[in-house]
Amino acid sequence: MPELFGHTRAHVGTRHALITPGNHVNSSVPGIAGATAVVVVSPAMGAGVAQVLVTFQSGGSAEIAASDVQTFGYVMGGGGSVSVGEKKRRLGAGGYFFCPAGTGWALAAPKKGTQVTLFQKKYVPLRGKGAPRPILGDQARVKGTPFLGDPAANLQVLLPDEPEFDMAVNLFAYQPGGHLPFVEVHIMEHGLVMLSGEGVYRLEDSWYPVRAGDAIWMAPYCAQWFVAMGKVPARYLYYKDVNRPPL
Ligand code: UGY
Ligand code: MN
Repeated sequence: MPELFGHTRAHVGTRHALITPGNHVNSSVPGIAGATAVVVVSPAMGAGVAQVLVTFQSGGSAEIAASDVQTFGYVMGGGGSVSVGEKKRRLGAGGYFFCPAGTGWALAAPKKGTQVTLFQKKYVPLRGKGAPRPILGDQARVKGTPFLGDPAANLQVLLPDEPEFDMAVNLFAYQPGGHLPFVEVHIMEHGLVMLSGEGVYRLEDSWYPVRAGDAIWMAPYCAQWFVAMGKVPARYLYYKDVNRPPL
């Protein structure tokens, strides 16, 4: 339901942003057809990553040619047939793919209403290392670990932590009351989407109520902290840049 009298929880600042579903406006993205695409995070706001929410109609498709951009995709609901280079698999909710730079990817035959969150980033090669490999996976097959030993905050790491990979994508699940153990301040940037539940996100010196569907951008060194609230676990998917020297 739209918020009244021009009110919104959205905030777009120079170092962090919150975009809620009520703010979404579609844009057209080359290669994506029969679908809506909402670019919730992008270099246009100062980010080094693009985060795009794609909602497919039946008969929709995505066909993205190889370039210097790599793409991670996570199926939030529905499903479709995904190919990354020569690899192909049907992915349902919780399925994900990683397409390295220099390889193309496609999604075909989506169920009506299939939603996919994409994180796209220009690849930064590492001297002496080759390109990362394509991946088709499922969150149900990824073991979670208590974050810094806290069973109320479960972390699943979806991509290999190998030097070839310059991006990570993780899933966090918090029990109600679970929280990040301290206020993080770090060089890595985040793009994030709330998958379920609700809570409060501290971003720099502001505290925001957030819930399923909200997207957040955190610039490098943006102070960040989260506490889950409500009756059900709060879950979010997030991106970070990793494995590259600061200079
Ligand atoms: O991986 C992270 O930096 C993570 N703990 N940050 C976050 O959830 N805001
Ligand atoms: Mn962090």
